[in-house]
Parts: sequence; C-alpha cells; structure tokens
Amino acid sequence: MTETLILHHYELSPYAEKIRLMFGHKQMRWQSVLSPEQPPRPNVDPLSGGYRRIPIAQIGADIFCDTFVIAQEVANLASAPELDPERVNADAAAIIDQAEGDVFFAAIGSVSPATLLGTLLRRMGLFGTLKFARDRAGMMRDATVKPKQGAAARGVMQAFLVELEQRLSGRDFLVDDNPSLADFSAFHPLWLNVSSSRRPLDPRFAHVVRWYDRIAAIGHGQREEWAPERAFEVAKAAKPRPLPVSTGEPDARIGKRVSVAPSDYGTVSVSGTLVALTPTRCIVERETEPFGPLHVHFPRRGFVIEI
Ligand SMILES: N[C@@H](CCC(=O)N[C@@H](CS)C(=O)NCC(=O)O)C(=O)O
Repeated sequence: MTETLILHHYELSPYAEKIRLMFGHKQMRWQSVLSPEQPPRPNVDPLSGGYRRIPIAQIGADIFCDTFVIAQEVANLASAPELDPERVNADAAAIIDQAEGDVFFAAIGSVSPATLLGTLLRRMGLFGTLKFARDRAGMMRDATVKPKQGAAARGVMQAFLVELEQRLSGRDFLVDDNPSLADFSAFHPLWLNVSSSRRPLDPRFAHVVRWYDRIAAIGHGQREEWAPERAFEVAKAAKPRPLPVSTGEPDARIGKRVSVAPSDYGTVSVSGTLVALTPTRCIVERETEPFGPLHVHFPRRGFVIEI
C-alpha cells in the first residue's frame, strides 16, 4: 500500500506553501486537512499534543512537526534528495537560513500596518482579523526572536531581492538546473510578502520575477480534501513505524518523560517519552486514549528538549 501523507495546514500559511509546492514538484498525491489560522486546532492538536505551528504532517501514527522533518519525509516518499534539508550544500543552507530567518519576518514587518489590516479584513472579516491579530500578538510576546519592522524590514527584503537577482542571472533556479529545497524556501517569504502587501514583486528584479512565476506555476500536485475525522481514523488504525537507531552521543534522556518545544516562537511544548534521538531529529511517544501510541517527530535544531 502506498503511504498516505496528510498535511494539516491552512491556505495562507507560507511554510505550508513551501511543502505544497514540493508536492507539485514531484506531482504527488496528498491529503489536505484544513486547520484554523490560530489555535485551538481540534483537527490536529489531539495528534500532535499541542505543537502550535503549522504545517504538521501525518503518516499513519507518525506526526511530523516543522518543515525540516516534513521535507525529509517528502524527500523519502518521492525519492527526491533535492528536497532533503540534510543533503543541502553550504551555499543552499545559507540561502535557506536567510530566507527562513530575517527575511521571513521582514516579509510581514515591511508591510505597512494599514495595508496588512486591509489584507486581513478581506481574507478573514472583522471577527477573524481580531482573533488572528490577538493570537499573533500573544505568540510574539512570548517569542525569543525580535523581528524587524518598517524601514529596517524593508531593507532586509531589498537586500534579499538584490542577492536573488544576482544569483538568478543566467540560471533558472537558485542552486541547480532544477528546483530544489533552496528555491521553495526562498519563495515562500516572498509569497507571504506579495499576498500580504497585495502588490506584485518589484519589476526591476526581472530575474526574480520570472523565477517566482516559474516556482508558482509548479502548483500543488494532486490534493484531496479530507475531514479531520479521516485523519484520526488513519492514526487509530496505524502503529508508529519502526524507530530509527538512536545515534550520536548516548543520551540519558532516552526513555524518560520530556517536553519538546521550539526555542524561537510558538514555544508551546509537547510532552511524552523520548524514544529516539539522532543528530538531527528527536521522536517523542505519546500514549493517547483515542489513537493508542503516536510518535511525534521534531528537528533537533531550533528545539529544546527538557526533562
Ligand atoms: N520552523 C517552522 C516554522 C513554521 C511557522 O512559522 N509557521 C507559521 C505559519 S506559516 C505559524 O505556525 N504561525 C503561527 C500559527 O499558525 O499558529 C517550520 O519550518 O515549520
């Protein structure tokens, strides 16, 4: 049986857009379960144990938090090493870190508050906008990152566009002759900026504009819409897959009850038994009443594991 990859996401999520484009790149068939734009997320909280960011992917009784581990799963399922974050070279890693660090936050911080408000009102209505704004303000209050705003954020966007323009002169994609992880990672903050500002990219960056259109045209593969209950049934019917061998330094936390949380923003923790630890991934087992045991996967980088 081919494995079903379920993506818990919402349409406006840029990190989810990165993964949806990967599905398009490999023409994959996938299952979509739509989540609310802010917690609580009854479609996926019972599976993840409360991880608050989106997207989350699910294969049977294995739950994947963060696009680092989701991209690895997509790369494995689709035999697409160009999507695997563990296989990128230093050059691609630098673009990815920049795009998903300062640039991601600047994509929003560079948009004027009035424009942003207009975009949210159109998309979510008054009530939705109030709920969303309150949620994100609370999330950023607890964050350890302090995003740039206004002119400083516009400077970050401008510098990124200049760099991409240089890289893309004479080539179609950022690091290879075909799209790879770096392209999808660089695309999604620009997509966020374009959709939030309701303005196309600056046409003076002609190579970037053509590349952006090329990536957008990749599409999302074969998407099938599922109700959350179907994802729950899949989790209930499945057993977590065999664990990877824990590698690296022996770690006394294995077998212990831990909580795992992002260290930068959306720092809600998930608790369970630490069952596997590799240099790049940690897996927590959660005993749940409705589904039995679930394995929740996180990247090591950017996450803290506490006993
Ligand atoms: N490093 C994370 C970042 C994910 C992220 O920031 N997602 C945004 C939406 S695109 C988010 O969760 N925002 C808060 C929320 O949706 O509750 C990843 O790669 O998955």
